[in-house]
Amino acid sequence: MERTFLMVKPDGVQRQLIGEIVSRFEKKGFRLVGAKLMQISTELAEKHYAEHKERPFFGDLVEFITSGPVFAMVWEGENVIATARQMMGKTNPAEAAPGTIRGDYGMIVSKNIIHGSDSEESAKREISLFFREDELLSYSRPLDSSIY
Ligand code: DAT
Ligand code: MG
Repeated sequence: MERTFLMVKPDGVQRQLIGEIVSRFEKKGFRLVGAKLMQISTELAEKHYAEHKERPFFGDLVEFITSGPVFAMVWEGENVIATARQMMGKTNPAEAAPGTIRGDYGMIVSKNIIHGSDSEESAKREISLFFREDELLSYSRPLDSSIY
């Protein structure tokens, strides 16, 4: 089963959106296999966002993502990487469709509430950056037979 890395960013935690965001993925039918509230070190932030290190906003991005607690999660399900990106909405909340997380709760690109892996490769990389193997659980739920 496919897995992705999702994270409620510091703005989402401050705005008390953890429950709302977890609820959306639960209701969709995805399964939570790991989660933790944590504060990201500068070193981890720079690794996580390494693909953006030449961008002009990189310094502000690292400062923001390390500025307070984040809620890091691994979710599992069929096509979860692409579907979670759709549920998040476009990177810039001003362009994100209503009904998406960023469209419903975000205002500006630098405070866009949630991170989600954008490919199988980045999901693998990000999950292993944030979680040890023994922090991820495999289990089944009775309702899985109603979802699939
Ligand atoms: P996404 O988070 O949708 O994968 P991304 O990988 O292109 O988007 O960028 C990572 C984060 O960097 C994004 O969530 C918010 C920030 N960011 C992107 N473009 C930005 C910009 N033009 N100005 C400021 N911050 C930006
Ligand atoms: Mg990205």
